Amino acid sequence: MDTTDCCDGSDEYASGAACPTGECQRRMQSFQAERADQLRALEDGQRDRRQLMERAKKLLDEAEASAKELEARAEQLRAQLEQLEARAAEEERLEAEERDRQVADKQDVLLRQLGLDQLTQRQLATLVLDMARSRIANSDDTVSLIRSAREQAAAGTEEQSLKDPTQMDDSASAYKKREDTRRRETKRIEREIESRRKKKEQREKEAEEARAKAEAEGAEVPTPEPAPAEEEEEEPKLPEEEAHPLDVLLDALAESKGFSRAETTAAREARDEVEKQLSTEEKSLEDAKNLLFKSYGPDNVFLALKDECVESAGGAYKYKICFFGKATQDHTSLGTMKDLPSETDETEKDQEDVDPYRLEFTQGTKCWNGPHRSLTVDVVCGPLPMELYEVEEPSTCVYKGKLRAPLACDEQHRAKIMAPPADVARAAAATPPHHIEFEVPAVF
Ligand code: MAN
Repeated sequence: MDTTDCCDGSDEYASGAACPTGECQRRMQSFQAERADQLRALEDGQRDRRQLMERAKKLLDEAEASAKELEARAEQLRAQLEQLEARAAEEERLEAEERDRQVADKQDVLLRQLGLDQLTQRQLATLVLDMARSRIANSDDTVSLIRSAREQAAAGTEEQSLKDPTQMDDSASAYKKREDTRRRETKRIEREIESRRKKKEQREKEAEEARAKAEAEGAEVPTPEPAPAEEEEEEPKLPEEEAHPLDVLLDALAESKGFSRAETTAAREARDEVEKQLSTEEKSLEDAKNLLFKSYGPDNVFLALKDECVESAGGAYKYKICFFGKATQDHTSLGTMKDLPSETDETEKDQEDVDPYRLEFTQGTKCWNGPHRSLTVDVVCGPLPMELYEVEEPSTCVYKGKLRAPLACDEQHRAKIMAPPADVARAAAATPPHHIEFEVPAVF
């Protein structure tokens, strides 16, 4: 039944039935009571919203100050890094120079001692091929192969020095002699150790037999003979192995290739350290800038709640939303919060259509045979504490809900409350009402 016309001055319903006495007044009272509740919630909400605005402002000011500080520090580090890079490059040049010099020195020693410096390019190339062909396994073979290369070279020339043994030939043959002695000595000592071991074993065996025998005969167990002095002596040491003289020189060459200067290492470390610091600083700066350039809704109120979460109470599932974070249904993801629409966003064609108090979470866990889960939350005005309620699933894996929070308690909301209900407004527009009420919005 349409009761609108009861208050439009005609005193009867559209059907022609008379309006009950006081109907218009009763409706007005219930409308006023409802509006008074809404206004109370609005006023409490506005008080909390003002606090959120203050907090948001403080956070933005802090972020701005910290971005400035970070920028200045990054600038300083960039200048410092430039200097350190130049120094490290110079130190590295000096290191490479010194390394090349040392390598060349060691190579010269080898070439001279092996007599390779007297061979022509062709003779050296032939030697390389011979070496590759004979799959040289040790330094002795290398020295012999070079020796035969020199002998071959000497055959076609008067050059006497090619026939002479090289310094390496001499040291290699002296080494060989020492090696022979060492091997002999090693064998002798090994034999001695073995004989000592056997004697000891024998003596222990005899003592054990004597003990067992005495025990069997019930006689007194004899005290074992003390170990002979020889057994008490320290075991003779095997002579130490000696490196082949060619290996000694090759090792020195290898070492020179790994040459490093302490100054270069220090310069490199100082540069790397500042580079690391700068990258950390730049990352923080980027974070601070991202925070500053993001949209936080009207009066930036959403910033005050960054990283805060609200959970629903009761219901088959527990829903949870985190501002600028994720939404979940128990342990299932309902997505990540999309950026809030920016007030200056030119791409938003019709800003009027954009609800500044709507949170959208998208790209949640994929629904079996359906879309990725998503949740849309409409913020309705109310004081703290916030409440997440009426979460529904209008179509599979597409969720919507409401959040009562001070965020939406702004002046537009007040204007909405103060506006007459749609049917009254329609009636008022059609015929002059016989009862007009004004409400003056509170001024803050
Ligand atoms: C889970 C929940 C439900 C959803 C189904 C779809 O049970 O996320 O909300 O409808 O998966 O399979």
